[in-house]
Amino acid sequence: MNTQARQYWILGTVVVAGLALGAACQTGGQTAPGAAAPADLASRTYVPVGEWDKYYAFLSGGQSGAVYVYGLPSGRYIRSIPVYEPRAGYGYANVPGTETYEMLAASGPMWGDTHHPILSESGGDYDGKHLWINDKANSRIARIDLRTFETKAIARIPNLQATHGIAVVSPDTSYIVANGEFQAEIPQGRLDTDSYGAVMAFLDPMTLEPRFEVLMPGNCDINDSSKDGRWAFTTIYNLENAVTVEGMIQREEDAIGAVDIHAAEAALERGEFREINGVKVIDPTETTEKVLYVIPVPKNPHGCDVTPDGKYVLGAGKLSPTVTVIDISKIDQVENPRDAIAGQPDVGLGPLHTTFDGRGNAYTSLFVDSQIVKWNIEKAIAGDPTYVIDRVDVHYNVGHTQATLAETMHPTGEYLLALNKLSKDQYLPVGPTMPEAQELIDITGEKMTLLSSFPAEPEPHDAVFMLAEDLSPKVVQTEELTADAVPEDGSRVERVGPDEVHVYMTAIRSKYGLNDFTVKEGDKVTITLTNIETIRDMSHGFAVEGYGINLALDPGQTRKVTFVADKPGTHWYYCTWFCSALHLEMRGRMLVEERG
Ligand code: RUQ
Ligand code: CUA
Ligand code: CA
Repeated sequence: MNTQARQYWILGTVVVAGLALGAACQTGGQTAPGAAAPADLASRTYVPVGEWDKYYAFLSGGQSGAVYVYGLPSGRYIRSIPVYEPRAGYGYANVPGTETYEMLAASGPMWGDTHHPILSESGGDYDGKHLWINDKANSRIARIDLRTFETKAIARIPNLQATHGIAVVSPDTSYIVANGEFQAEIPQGRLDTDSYGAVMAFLDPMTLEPRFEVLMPGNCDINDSSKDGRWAFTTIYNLENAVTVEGMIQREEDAIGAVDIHAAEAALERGEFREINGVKVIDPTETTEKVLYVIPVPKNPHGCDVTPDGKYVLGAGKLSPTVTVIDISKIDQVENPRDAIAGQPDVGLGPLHTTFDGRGNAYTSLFVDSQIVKWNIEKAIAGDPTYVIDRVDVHYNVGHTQATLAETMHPTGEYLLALNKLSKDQYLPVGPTMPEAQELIDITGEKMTLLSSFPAEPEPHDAVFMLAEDLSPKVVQTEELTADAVPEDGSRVERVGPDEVHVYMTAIRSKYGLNDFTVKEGDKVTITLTNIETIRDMSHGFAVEGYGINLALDPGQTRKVTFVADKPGTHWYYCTWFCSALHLEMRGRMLVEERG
């Protein structure tokens, strides 16, 4: 750690210590782990062999660039969905020349930093169609099709640096809102520190292209939308517009920004925008109708969460021990924006994110206190001193927390996941880099019960859940044949030019459509491969020795790869997915003739 970094760390400690002294922290509940016996707890997360979990959990894979799928309550890891990573097999072959590789490479680097998975909604409930995930490091967003669990689109968002909070605009996914966390030049592309700004981008959910962007008075951190499609909210922690950590904590208050989407759409119609990098950018200081409302919130707020009934938006204080409750119906009714604040309960130290059970209770993660605090929203607004209902210790330093279906209008209020940043002593040590801890909490009762813990790769970020009964019937088992599929009798080699060859092949247990094919050294070879299996879970692979090629094909799927056959000789290709007793024999030869 260099001296400067050490100073920042010390500064962070000072800020937190100051809060600890100043915090009049309500402790209405007591710190008590579940009193139940371990065997009872275990039975509450046990899923017998052959049975399914009740919930899918989609977790952001942090710097791995993936989305992880777990089952809840068991905590069983089911699979990972490659998004911003060139993984061989499903999703991406890590060689140029495959569609999926090209999709990733066209949008930026071959890695990403994922934070926030969000699910598509219809009528305010999850419809099981799409999942989006941000890439903070490269200002991107991606869409995953939940029928196949495959990444279908990735785009870099113009005029924005560090895509952080993303949210679906409820109730019908009219936009995806993406936040720019870092202030930088707008337009980007030349050094001009005077023109720093940040935008909230309103994207087309399918193409991910911005339909418009709104210039914000500070940076944009975490966001959410109202349940009626009208408002997009963001926390702003750098209203100072500073470029150093010291500068970013100067003010006692930052803000929640509320963008009136209808007013923004009206501004677009009136032509009240500037076109920057091909995007319509609205400057809210120049519109006829008021587009942006700025509500003061203490201090460097983080989480931004709308209650399931759509009445309130909550800003978690981070450097203030409070959560600010804003009455959404008052935002455009009051002269003084502070009058839209319905309450500001103390909850504990380092509040980061809040989630809901649909029964009027909020659950806020406390990073510094390493706790989840359960509190009643209406009681807190009414000033009833018993608003804190319970606290449970988590291990340790919890960031996001999410309850089952809490982002919809109908949370199930059954489980809550605490996604902890540090596990310290919780698991077998595996070197200085420790896994992080995810803890499952039962929230069906008045008191919370900590049920179980399961590790995550550093670092676990956010999670969203779907009921298995809502999603599993929509997941396809075999892909539909596409127009470019190779038919059963269609395996062949076509020379299309003096140095260009197209190879078409099928794969079915336990044979490729061609036992061998011959090309010339230096030929550009395009292989089109179709898995013509029609039964579920019969995947085949296709790796070519020495060429760095590995495709994975689901039943019915067609994949292509283009490469230059620059190494003469015999190169076996073989199946990389164990598919039958003759799996090892499922292979063939690419014969590369020397050019004489
Ligand atoms: S942030 S720990 Cu990237 Cu989600 Cu709050
Ligand atoms: Cu096909 Cu192994
Ligand atoms: Ca600040």
